[in-house]
Amino acid sequence: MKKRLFAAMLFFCTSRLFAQAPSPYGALPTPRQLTWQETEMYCIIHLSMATMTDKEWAYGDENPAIFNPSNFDAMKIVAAAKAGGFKGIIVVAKHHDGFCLWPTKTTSHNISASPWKNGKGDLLKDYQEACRKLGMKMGVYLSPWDRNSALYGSPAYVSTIYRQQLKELYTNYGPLFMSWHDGANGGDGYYGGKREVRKIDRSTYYGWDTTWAITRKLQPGAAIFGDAGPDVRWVGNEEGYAGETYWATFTPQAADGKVPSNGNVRYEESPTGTRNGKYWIPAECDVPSRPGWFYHQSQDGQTKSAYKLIDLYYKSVGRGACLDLGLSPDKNGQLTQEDIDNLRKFGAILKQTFAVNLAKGATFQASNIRSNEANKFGPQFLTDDDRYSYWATDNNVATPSLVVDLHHPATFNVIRLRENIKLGQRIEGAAIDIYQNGSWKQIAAVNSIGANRLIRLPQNVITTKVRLRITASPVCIAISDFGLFKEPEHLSAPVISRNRDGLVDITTEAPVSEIHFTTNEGEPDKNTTRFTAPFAFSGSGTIKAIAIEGGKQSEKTVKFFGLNKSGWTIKADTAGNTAQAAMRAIDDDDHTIYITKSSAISQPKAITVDMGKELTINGFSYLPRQDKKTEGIVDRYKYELSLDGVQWFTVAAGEFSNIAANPIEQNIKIKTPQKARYFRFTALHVIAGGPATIAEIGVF
Ligand code: FUL
Repeated sequence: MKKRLFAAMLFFCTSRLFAQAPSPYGALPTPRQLTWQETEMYCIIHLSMATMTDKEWAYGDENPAIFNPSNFDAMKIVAAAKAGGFKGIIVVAKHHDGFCLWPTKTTSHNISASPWKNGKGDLLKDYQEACRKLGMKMGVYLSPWDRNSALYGSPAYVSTIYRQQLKELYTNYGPLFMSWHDGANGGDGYYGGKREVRKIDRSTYYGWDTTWAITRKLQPGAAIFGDAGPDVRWVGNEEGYAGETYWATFTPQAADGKVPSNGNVRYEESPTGTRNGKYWIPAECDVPSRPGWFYHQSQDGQTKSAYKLIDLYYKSVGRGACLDLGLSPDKNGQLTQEDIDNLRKFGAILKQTFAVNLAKGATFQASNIRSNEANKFGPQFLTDDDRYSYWATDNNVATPSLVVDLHHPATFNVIRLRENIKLGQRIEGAAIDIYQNGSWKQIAAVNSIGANRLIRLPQNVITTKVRLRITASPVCIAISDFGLFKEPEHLSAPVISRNRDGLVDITTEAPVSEIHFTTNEGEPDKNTTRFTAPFAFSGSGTIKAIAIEGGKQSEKTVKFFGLNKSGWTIKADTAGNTAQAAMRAIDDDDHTIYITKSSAISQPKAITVDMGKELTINGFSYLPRQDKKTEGIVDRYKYELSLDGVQWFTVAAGEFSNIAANPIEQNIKIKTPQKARYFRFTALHVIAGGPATIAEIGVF
């Protein structure tokens, strides 16, 4: 009897032992981070002083009297985000210019000094109310930099202004799902009338640990975003993508060996993260839906199309990060109809794509199941839509395979894989095969999976059997999801290009029956001019085109061109560079870069262009280098014109705000159009290194 009892106990114990979940691997997410991860997509809303002044960064000296978004309706904005499938919003409560969108007690530079609702308005309350009604999450962005505050740069700013403002936001506008802290801080500003440059030590000035303690106490559910985390890291670019191989683990490092913090991180490592990094700090991909974060009428028509957003979705959410899309209401407080339509279309495509998981109902055959306990660790958990129930293998089985028998031919182009990240990010290599003509054929391979991996195939595949092979993992696996999906078919938008001789070509990936375009700001459709051969377009303006096939119309492509540069020469390079080298700045090739020779800060770094004939100039454009490097990118400039190359007059000077994080083409309109044959562009300041760099310079 005793023996039998002993045997039964032994069996019970060992089976319990075998049935144990795999040990967690590496750094792990907190519950707060898991909730953030599941949010996947949210929008950050920039409507503030810079909207009113048509800038990317306002300076801090703006009169509150100019802030009056008379048609602002938080419900409409939040509803547009919701229609796009976004689950929350982040409200920019104060941008770098210091204007507070709620009636703060910390400064008079706030919404109650504005004419909006006779000074009785509170944008944050309106957003909070809208989020509550629409079931959306809300977070806040409070710029650590304050170009208005006289105290900025002193310890008093941090303790009596910045942290106080956070306390007000945390206390009055919760519950908050995120607290967002920008890396752009320190520089020139109004500072209570001083108008000077104030530099701060980004590693020590803000005393972030003290600030985070306030966040934890007042908004324990809020994930804190910053360049180095602590909960969510910046992905290191404002283009909306994470690394193709992406780790949620990260060991942030400062560029100068100090404590890594907002504005001081080695950003090269941010897109990918650190394999086996010290901390679990997943990335957020923030990207504006228009070229800039704030609304500019000149950028109307340049909203990222629904399919461009779809592409970004796969490159952010599809790699395991979250997507934070910037929305930019205009001066009246409204999103443009184009922006609203785009969001709806984007949401509809996503919904349609992920409506049916073709792997549901399939038979799964795993090469190994942990302790042979299918009911606990079997592959049936892969299609139950639970991110944390999972298929696991024995401790010594790190590279298992799984055959998915669909029983009938299925057509798909998206494969979804997820790990149960409660047990860490484990897998380092996976491949997908399909069964075709009697054998297995590999169609995709990845190095990381993590919280979510969407493999988007360039073409649909048809097969009855799919195989997942884990090719590398330091430990046994814990996979929670396997999905197969099919994107709705669509016609891709045409590509518009112009060569140096001013000939415009419009092409499509695959041949289509018709391409139609406009050159006069009108909207292209089947009745506008049909494209048959490259045509001359040497003036400045916008070309819009669509493709038509089988009665279907593609999304439109919009391309703005400055004046054609043929016949332009370099008059003189003040830095003593060869004119030939400087031609790279006017060769209509975004990939070639002109680097001025002068590196001393005091030496002017300028380029002088002879346009060959007298033209009417409305403005100029500067395209910073597009190779992801920051050396020589100009952030303060002077722009001069001349009729004879001898007498010069300055027509524009100022800053290219946010050009470091968002290196898009800068189009600067001059106040009154001027006649000129020559122009000179001078770099007054560059963001890194000595010489200035120019990918392209143009006029319109
Ligand atoms: C950046 C800021 O400088 C931009 O103006 C914008 O707010 C973006 C979300 O973060 O770093």
